[in-house]
Amino acid sequence: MADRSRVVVLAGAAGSGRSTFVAVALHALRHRLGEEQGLTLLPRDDRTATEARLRYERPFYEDEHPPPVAPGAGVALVHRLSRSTGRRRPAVSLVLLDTSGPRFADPEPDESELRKLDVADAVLLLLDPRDLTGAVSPAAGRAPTGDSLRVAERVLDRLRTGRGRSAAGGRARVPVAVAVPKLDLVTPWLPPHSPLHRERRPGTGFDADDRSAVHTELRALLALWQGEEIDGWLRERCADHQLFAFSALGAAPRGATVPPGGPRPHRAEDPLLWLLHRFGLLDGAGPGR
Ligand SMILES: Nc1nc2c(ncn2[C@@H]2O[C@H](COP(=O)(O)OP(=O)(O)OP(=O)(O)O)[C@@H](O)[C@H]2O)c(=O)[nH]1
Ligand SMILES: [Mg+2]
Repeated sequence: MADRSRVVVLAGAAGSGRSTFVAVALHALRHRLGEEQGLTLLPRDDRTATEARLRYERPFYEDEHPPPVAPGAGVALVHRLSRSTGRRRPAVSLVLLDTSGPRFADPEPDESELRKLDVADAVLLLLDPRDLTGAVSPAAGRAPTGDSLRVAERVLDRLRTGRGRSAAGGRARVPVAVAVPKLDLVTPWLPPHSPLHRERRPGTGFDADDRSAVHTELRALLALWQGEEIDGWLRERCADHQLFAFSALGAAPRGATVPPGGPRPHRAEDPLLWLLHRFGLLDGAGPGR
């Protein structure tokens, strides 16, 4: 029997951190996280094997100093993800679509980019913290552009109204992980006891208590950073969404280079674990299910 295919579209404004997330997520699944969760990730075809190595593994984990290459036209990576230990689960053919550049935020958005959302089984939507008022020190970033919010609106609208979509009470049914990347830029301004400071507890499966603590914290933070706007939109437009925050690199890069020693991700696995749980590859219980 053919594996079930699960397409995850990475959406976000230009430079929001999609490709860095893909590099770190693939590395984690191939190494420690895969082992911890009893998951095996294998490229489905030669093109994926080559792209994964040349565009993601090598620039981020081997050539520490040269800047990572930003894919120009977007990249689709297809891997087989199977459970090697614990309760047997059907394998999944995991398709990661690393969409490209500024097209989602263009005044006239590129239809071919938006069309990718019509085939999404799940979406990871990044909200660059530099676009959230008060989330980062102005010295650490640049003035908010509004691009992240524009992209978020477009993506959510497409998920509700795109081809073949049926909305539940006007809300998209597709699971949407909404994440604030580059958490290292935000950390100095977080409350001291924020659950975002701590690491995820290692362990098999999906930790619903931790998920619920992080989601609640981020709802409160988003309300501070952008009025009630974002949380309100999400509830109106998405039947199944969860809020995340992570740093893929673990520290601000100097210019466009990866920090010395390579990425040291903080909570970057969280959205991945939630999606894999949604895809039936990981066990879990509790309110974040
Ligand atoms: N501080 C910090 N910067 C990051 C992090 N992840 C990515 N960046 C930086 O953000 C910039 C954009 O990262 P990319 O991963 O190329 O973002 P993208 O969304 O793929 O960008 P395009 O495809 O070029 O639109 C780069 O300069 C990265 O070094 C992070 O965890 N922390
Ligand atoms: Mg990119």
